[in-house]
Amino acid sequence: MNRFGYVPGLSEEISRRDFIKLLTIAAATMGLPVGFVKKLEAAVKSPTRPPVIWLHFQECTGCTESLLRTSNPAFAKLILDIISLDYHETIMAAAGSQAEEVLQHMINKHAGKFICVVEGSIPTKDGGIYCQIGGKKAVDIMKEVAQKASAIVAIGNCASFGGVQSVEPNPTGAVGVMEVIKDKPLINVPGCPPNPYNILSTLLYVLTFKKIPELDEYRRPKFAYGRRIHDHCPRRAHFDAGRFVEHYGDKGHRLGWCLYKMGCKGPVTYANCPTTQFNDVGVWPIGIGHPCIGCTQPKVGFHLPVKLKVKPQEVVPPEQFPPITVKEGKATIAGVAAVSAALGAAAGAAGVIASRLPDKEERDHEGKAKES
Ligand code: FSX
Ligand code: SF4
Ligand code: F3S
Repeated sequence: MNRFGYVPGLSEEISRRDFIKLLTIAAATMGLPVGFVKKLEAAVKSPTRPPVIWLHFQECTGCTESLLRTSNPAFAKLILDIISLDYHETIMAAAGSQAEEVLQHMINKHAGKFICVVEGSIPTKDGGIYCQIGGKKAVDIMKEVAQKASAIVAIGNCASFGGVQSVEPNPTGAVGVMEVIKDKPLINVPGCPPNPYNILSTLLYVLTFKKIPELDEYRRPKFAYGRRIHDHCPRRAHFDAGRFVEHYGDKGHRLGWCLYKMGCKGPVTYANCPTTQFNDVGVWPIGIGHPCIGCTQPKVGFHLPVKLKVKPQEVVPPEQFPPITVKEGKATIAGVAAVSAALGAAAGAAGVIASRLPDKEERDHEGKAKES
C-alpha cells in the first residue's frame, strides 16, 4: 500500500554523505561522542523498524510541516526511513472511513509494539467535545491508542503542555498528553514547532538504545532541554554588560544587543536552540533579533505576555574573566566590547561587575580574577 501523498524530496535517495552528516548532527544533539554514529547507523538500517502511529489533535500542523519542509529533504526521508510510519493523517493518502479503518487495523496489528507520536493538545472541557475526528472525541482516541502503545512521544508545545489553546481562559480545557495518559512511558519534545533535530534525535535514541532518554521534570530529554537558553545565548555578554535593545530597529537592535527588555524569556527557558538552531542555515529566534517567547517551557510560552520582563532565576558565574585595569579611579576592561563578543557571558559579566565596584573592591576583584 502506498500510504503517502507527494512530499517534495522524499522520492530522492539520501547520499551517503548526507546520511552520515545527519547522523553526526543527531549524535551531537544527544551529546554522544562521534564513535556512536556507527551505532546509530546500525539501528537505522535494522530491518525491524518500530511501527509508529502519528496522531493529530488541536494544533496547526506546524510540527509535521517543519519536519517535512526542512531545507534538507534528506532529513524528512531519514526520519520516515528510521520508523515504519503506519498512520499519519497529514501525509497518508487515505481519508475518511478508510483512514479510520487503517488506524484500527494498525493499533491491533502492532499492539504493544508501536510508538505513538502525538501532535496537538487534547480538549477536556465539557467531556472533550471540542475536538472530534470521525465522530470520536480526541480524548477517547488518545486513550484507546495509548492503551496499545509501547511508548508515547508528544511533539510540540501543544501535545506537551497544551500549547496556545491552553492559555487562560482555555475555552476547550486543552491539556498536554501527559495530563490524560498516566500509565505509559512518555517523552515530551516541546517547541512551537519543536526543532526537527530534537525529534530525530529522540526517535533515534529510543531506536538505538531501546529505552527512553534521561528526562527532566517535564519529561523533556535532558540532552536537548538540559540548559537554560540565557546561559548559552550569544547575546549574554550584552545582558551582563547592561546593553539592551529598547525598541525594534534601534541602535542596540542593529548591533545585536540583549533582548531582555523586549521580553526575552531565555532566562527561564530550557532548550538547545542557540547551539542546534533551525533550518541548516543557522537561524533561531534570538539569532534573528526576536526575543525568545519560551516555546519549550510550560506556563511560559504563550502564557506570559510577549513584552513581559521575566525575573532571571539565578546568577551563573562567568567561566572566564578578562583582565581588569584601573584608570582614573574607574575600572575598565581592556577592549571590553571586542572581548565580550568573543568570550560571551564571561567577559560581559566581568564588565558589568567591574563598572559598578568602588575602587578597593575593584582591586580585590582584579586580584581574584587573576588567581582564578
Ligand atoms: Fe502546536 Fe504542532 Fe505549535 Fe503548531 O503540531 S506546537 S501550534 S507549531 O503544530 O502542535
Ligand atoms: Fe539572550 Fe535573551 Fe538572555 Fe538576552 S535575555 S542574553 S537575548 S537569552
Ligand atoms: Fe522557542 Fe525560544 Fe527556542 S521561542 S525556538 S525556545 S529560542
